Amino acid sequence: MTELILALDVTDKKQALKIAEACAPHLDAIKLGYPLILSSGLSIAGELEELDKPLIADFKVADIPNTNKLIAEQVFDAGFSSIICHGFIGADAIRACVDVAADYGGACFVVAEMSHPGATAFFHGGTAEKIAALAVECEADGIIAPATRPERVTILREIVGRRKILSPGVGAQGGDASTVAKLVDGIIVGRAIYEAKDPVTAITEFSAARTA
Ligand code: NUP
Repeated sequence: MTELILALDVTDKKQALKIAEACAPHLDAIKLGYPLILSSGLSIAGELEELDKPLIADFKVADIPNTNKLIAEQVFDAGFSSIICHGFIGADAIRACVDVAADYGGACFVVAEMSHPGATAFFHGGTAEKIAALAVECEADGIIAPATRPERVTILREIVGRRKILSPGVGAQGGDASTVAKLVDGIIVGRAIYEAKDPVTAITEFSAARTA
């Protein structure tokens, strides 16, 4: 079944831990990014460890190969099992993340196309397709593709084949869970869960959408 991944962009650490604990039994993974990690520190990964869920570090790493390697090592040392890097940085810089992930037995996902409206200015016109092909060439574990544009996900799927596609943009950004769940390996949902009155009930609805 398509995985359900919570984007835990909650900047209050106590609140984040509370939501994660309540939601964890119903999730396949938790994605953390700058909002929570900048407010709570990388050690938040260790505090989430007892929930026994894979943790994805969404740093959208986009630097030179050596810097990417240093960033990725910190991420995996902290207890994350996956890292997200940008794809426009090119093969050598992507490979730096892929190689570190492999050394730690983890995974690396490459952003092929972003989900927000402004993303079309640079990702369309062949760039996302090129990045997806580069992700395959670099032996990344998968790509990030937009739930807000299912037709684009279908095109990128043809390029990446059976490599994983994780898809943000469901809910708050307008993406429809049941439409995109049929096309991808994991849907990433943030605000529609953590801002819900009852996050667990919200999760139940997204879970149902995966099989609808
Ligand atoms: O293209 C992307 N779009 C996107 O929303 C790539 C991402 N990594 N994200 C992240 O997914 C975004 O930073 C946030 O953490 C999550 C979506 O959250 P929400 O819109 O469901 O609240």
